[in-house]
Amino acid sequence: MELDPVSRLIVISNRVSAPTGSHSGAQGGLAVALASALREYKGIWFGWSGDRADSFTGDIHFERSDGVTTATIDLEDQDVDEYYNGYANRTLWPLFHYRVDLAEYEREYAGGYRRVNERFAETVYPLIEDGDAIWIQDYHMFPLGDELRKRGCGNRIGFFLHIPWPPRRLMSILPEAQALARSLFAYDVIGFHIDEWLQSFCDFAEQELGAVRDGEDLVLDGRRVRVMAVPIGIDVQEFVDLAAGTKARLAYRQMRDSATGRDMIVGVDRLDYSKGLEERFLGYERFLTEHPEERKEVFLLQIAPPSREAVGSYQKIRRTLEELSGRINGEYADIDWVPIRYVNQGYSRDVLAGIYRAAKIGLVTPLRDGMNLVAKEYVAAQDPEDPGVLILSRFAGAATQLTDALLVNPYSAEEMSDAIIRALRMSRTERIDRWRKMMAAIEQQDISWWLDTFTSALMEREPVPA
Ligand code: ADQ
Repeated sequence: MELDPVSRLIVISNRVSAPTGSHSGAQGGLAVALASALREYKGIWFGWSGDRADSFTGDIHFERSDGVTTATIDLEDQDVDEYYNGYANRTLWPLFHYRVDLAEYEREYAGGYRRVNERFAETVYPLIEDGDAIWIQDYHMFPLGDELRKRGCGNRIGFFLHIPWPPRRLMSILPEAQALARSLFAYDVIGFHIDEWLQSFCDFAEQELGAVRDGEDLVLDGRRVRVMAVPIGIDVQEFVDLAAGTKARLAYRQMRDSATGRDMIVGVDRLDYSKGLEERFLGYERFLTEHPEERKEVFLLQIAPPSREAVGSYQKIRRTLEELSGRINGEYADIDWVPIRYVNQGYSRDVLAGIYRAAKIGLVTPLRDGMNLVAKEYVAAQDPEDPGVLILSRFAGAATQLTDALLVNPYSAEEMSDAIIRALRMSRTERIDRWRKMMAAIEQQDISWWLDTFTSALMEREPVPA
């Protein structure tokens, strides 16, 4: 632990999910990571409750559970529409995942985003004490550090981006690109998952704002920011233990029984267009066409709980996938075999661990992904004596660490088909060899490493003089 024992860590993110103390909740990657991280420190996790109020009050609800104090506020309808469903998920998310075609630019969205960040700053500022370190998470909160500085906050403030930072030319499409990037110079440290996202940010800051590189820092108008690549990890031991637990063993047996001797390929993703599900189904279909002899030997289990359902592009991808899985099943299924089992619900982490372990192949093929924790969870859940094979998109941040996966271009149905047949035919010796190297990589840079590396860098910075 690198924090001074008297200082607290205040984590701020859009959503806060109180740790349940069990492993039953289906939570997003960020939530799971932060809950494990905060248990190690004393501090507060501040954010939106996920609930709506008739009008914004700024009332804070405190809760203490499983060693973590959470402080949440409700937002009003207009905030949720413009900030969350608007700027965050209709504008920034698609653009930052290279989906210029899906990004929407509305002044009301940008206005709502700014208003909510001001509201966050106004509400959290009185909770901050001298010596606290503040760590702001993700694209919902880019300007929050700047808003806190405007209110006189001199504490150390760090920011971590969980999604990619787009290349300069793409970023320039955003009407507020310059102001938004400039506001990031309020931070002391900015973390990205991988060097590629970091370099894209530096490129934008240097070329568009006139910032200057100085070693590991970027300097603009006298403000010095440390930029670093720190890939987020998982709690590997937790996952290994989960996979060996009763619920996981039960789920494993159920999957094995229902597979009736066939090999299972598994995909587990939030239902999001960035996860490349359509392309994955098409790649799997290509495999079925090219290898008719394998048809009844395998099946694909795709678990994809819906997310962000208020946003049109998410309703559309859901319809597209229903049609596509229906068409493929209609075309290839037989009385005793269905090629795709497509399931739209979440599962608890222990059940997921059992499912991962039962799968001969983990198919993780996002078109673009900041990191992707499912890839790491799949690896951690495997049987060391008989591990499955990970097929991973080269456009996921995780591909920089999991170089012993079968890396594929998710846009290429042919590459995906080739990788599937290669994985099915891979010898146990090669599977073990690849798995060991991937396991070593995720153990070395696990969730504690991520937390310690970032917070150490933050604590090395001097607080801003009042
Ligand atoms: P996400 O886009 O949510 O995270 P990911 O990193 O894969 O993507 O995390 C998903 C998490 O949700 C995993 O822990 C997974 O187990 C869980 N999950 C997914 N489907 C589930 C289901 N059906 N049931 C239960 N749990 C399910 C964002 C970025 C990523 C980045 C993370 C963390 O988009 O690139 O890796 O933040 O920084």
